[in-house]
Amino acid sequence: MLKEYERRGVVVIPSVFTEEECDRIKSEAYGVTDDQIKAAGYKHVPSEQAYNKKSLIFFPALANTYLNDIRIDDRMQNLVRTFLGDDVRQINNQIYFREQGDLDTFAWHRDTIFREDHIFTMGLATDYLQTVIAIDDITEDNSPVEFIEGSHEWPTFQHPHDLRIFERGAYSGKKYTAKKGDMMIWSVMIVHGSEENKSTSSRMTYMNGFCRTRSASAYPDYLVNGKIVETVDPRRIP
Ligand SMILES: O=C(O)CCC(=O)C(=O)O
Repeated sequence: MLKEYERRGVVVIPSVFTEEECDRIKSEAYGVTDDQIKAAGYKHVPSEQAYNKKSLIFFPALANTYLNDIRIDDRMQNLVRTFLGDDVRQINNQIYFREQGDLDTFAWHRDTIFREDHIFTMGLATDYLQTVIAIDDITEDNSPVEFIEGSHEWPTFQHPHDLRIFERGAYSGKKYTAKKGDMMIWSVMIVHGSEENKSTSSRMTYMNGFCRTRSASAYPDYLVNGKIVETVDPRRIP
């Protein structure tokens, strides 16, 4: 698993969570409200809209016990320890709804564009990890994320002018599919994008991103000396 991740910059881990857990994650994601996330101390706008519907929520685990339980579940913890060691911060916690007919797209990008320069040491690509739980089956047709395997090793990549306009241009990626309950892990350096979901099925993902504490000067602790920190401290989210 580690070898494949190092070579390609992305890996799918089958059957980490059950279908029942995914169904519950989905219903909690639809249930948690912006007001609850704000009341739990989140200082920013808690969600984004696309096409008049909520398309993305930020740090729902602040306000929802079940989503927090999944975030700190042993399966998640063990994975994070395997990749990043014993001292780790949580740098994102979000749910993409990606419903059928959600015409949002993502341009080719590296996740480094989301990481604030004054907080993160960008030289250490090995210190970051994006994890995603597939809450629905992700197929070739419901706007899977397309990855350019090996692009995490490219010395540079030009940021897109507009993150929300996907044009393949000179590049071609591989559509990564997954079954409900699988996890996908990708490097902060890999180039990826996704097109509109024109299919008749939604493909929700629950995303948790992490960084070794030595490379992030802010954000809530996730593991300290190998021990889980059970709640997200909203004051540590810059
Ligand atoms: O889920 C998607 O379609 C895109 C997600 C993505 O590219 C990201 O969050 O960096």
